[in-house]
Amino acid sequence: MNLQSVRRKLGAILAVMVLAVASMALFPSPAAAASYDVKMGSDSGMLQFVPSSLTVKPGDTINFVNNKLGPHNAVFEGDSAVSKALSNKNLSFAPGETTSVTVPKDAAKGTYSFFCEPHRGAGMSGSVTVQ
Ligand SMILES: [Cu+2]
Repeated sequence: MNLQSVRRKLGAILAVMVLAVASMALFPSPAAAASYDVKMGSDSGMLQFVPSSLTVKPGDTINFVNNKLGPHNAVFEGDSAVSKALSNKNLSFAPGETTSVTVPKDAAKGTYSFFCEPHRGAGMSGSVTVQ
């Protein structure tokens, strides 16, 4: 291999690297959406959501997992777009059953309260804060 062909190869490698870096700058990958589990009914047998408060970002997913002492659901208070998107009135009877909801991409920041209809009187409630 003479010097000239080595230079040509190095030039080609450099060009590819520059292109790769440039394309990363042009198309930044969006932050990956996160997924959170909220247990309905604590492991110790309490009528609680675990965790009972959660901080999320638009696009994140919340999985409400029926853990113990069903039936449960998770109904959000108020009639905001976010409350409607996250609310689920269907009762879950089977342990392990999961209902997944997605925080809307255009969700307004704020704290949204929710409760379990059958166990609201027992204080089974929680809140989701959208940041
Ligand atoms: Cu419940």
